[in-house]
Amino acid sequence: MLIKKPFRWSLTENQATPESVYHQRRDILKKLGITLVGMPLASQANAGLFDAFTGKDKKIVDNRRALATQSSVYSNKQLSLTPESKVLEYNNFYEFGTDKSDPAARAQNFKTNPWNIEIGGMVRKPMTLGYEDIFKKFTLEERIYRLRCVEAWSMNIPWIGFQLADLIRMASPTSGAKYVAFETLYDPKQMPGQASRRLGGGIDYPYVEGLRLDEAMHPLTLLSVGLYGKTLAPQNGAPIRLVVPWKYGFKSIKSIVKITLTDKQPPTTWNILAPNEYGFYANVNPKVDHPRWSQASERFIGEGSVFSSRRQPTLMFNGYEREVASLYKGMDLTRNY
Ligand SMILES: Nc1nc2c(c(=O)[nH]1)N[C@H]1C(S)=C(S)[C@@H](COP(=O)(O)O)O[C@H]1N2
Ligand SMILES: [Mo]
Repeated sequence: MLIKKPFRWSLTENQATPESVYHQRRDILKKLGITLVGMPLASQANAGLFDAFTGKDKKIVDNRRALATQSSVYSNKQLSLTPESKVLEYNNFYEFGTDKSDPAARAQNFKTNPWNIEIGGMVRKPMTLGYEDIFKKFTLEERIYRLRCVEAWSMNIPWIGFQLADLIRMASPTSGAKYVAFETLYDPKQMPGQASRRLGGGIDYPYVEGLRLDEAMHPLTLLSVGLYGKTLAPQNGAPIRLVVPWKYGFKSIKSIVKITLTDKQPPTTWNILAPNEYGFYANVNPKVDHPRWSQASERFIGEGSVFSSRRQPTLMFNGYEREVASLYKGMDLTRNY
């Protein structure tokens, strides 16, 4: 899988954009000479600064740190962003409950440092990454991507992260490796949805996901450690989560503790739960409906009330068709949903 030429994106949108606010904020910091490396944003002084300039951010407990990033040719810079407050408050993270507001409410004290990720299976160099390694071993980029949930809503989010391919290459897969399996932390003491089947939506935890190796190596596939200029909040999958922008959101597994290279297609949580509704591939496809609803359009979550948000057409591979269609050449996408 090679993409050598710089990216050209197929679509621009002209919705009212909170993006200007985001860039404005960064300019303000720069003018004040505030460096963006390792600066904790939890301090009252900084929180107040943002409030004064945007009048939008609420004062909540916020342990996120600012992260320095490089710009990326894989970032879709013309997309108008979903406001940060909605990215932080409208979530799916069933380990903390099934309502959209549950993760933000219940994950505030989720412990993400110390943290270890094990990389193993069919690799020559198995390893364990600690919390600091996650942030220090890789060059972090900002990537503005579309996120399309299988429930037919969408957001545009400025992620921070590095290519999963960088990590996989470090571990040096053996020639037999064909798939990559991922696992979320299992800790029912911290995750009420794992302690109660009712709260956790009937899922058998830990949450597991998987990709074909070529999908995992694709340059768009990101391991994300932050968004909107800062480290991830717990509800978004801190300290590290997957982001696969051309697939339905449930593939983008949160709070990862284990990555395993394997020669067999790994089991995946939503496929186990309802195999006729959620497949292994889960590529965004407006022409293949979910058995219970249409996937032809989506509710874009922008400014204003979540319920007043406008519908927009869903794009093949979520707008990344040019970049990823070749991965599925000759496959029946209706059968391999
Ligand atoms: N471990 C875990 N990962 C998960 C989920 C989950 O419930 N548990 N939900 C998925 C779904 S359905 C979506 S749409 C995205 C939402 O990510 P966000 O809340 O950061 O926007 O996370 C995905 N990753
Ligand atoms: Mo989702």
